[in-house]
Amino acid sequence: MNTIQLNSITDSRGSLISLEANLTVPFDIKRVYYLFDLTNSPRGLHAHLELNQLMICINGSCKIKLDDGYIKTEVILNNPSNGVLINKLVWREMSDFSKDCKIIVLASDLYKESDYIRNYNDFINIVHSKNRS
Ligand code: T46
Repeated sequence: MNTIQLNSITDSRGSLISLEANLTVPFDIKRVYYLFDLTNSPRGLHAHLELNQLMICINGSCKIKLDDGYIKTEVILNNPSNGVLINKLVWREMSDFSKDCKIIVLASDLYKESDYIRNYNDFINIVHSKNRS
């Protein structure tokens, strides 16, 4: 699991975390989106061909399962100081959202539906064929 500990600047007024492209976040940030009012339905269930992302649960908690085609990992995200890097060609599934869960995602590219792999067998075939070549 590619987790990143984010540096929290805390004083008597509270805490601040700064995310900078190519420093804290290991890519150019081209898009930011956030997820909130989440229900019991799992999200994700896809991989990306090229997109790299950093996900942070800034409030509440959720579970994320990651699968690179060989190794499956899962983690509970419940701390705004922890980020999870989700690189390209990693299958992801988010679930178990608390009612107050809010997730922010920083992405290395604009939204492109053509970058999504939404079928798990296709994902496995792509990953395994890349490693054969
Ligand atoms: C990911 C996980 C962590 C847009 O129009 N623009 C956007 O930037 C995004 C992210 C989504 N959309 C549209 C596409 C769908 O019609 O919003 C709708 C919901 O998207 P999706 O079903 O892909 O949402 P999740 O939560 O399953 O997946 C999202 C990201 O799409 C994905 O890249 O890695 O969060």
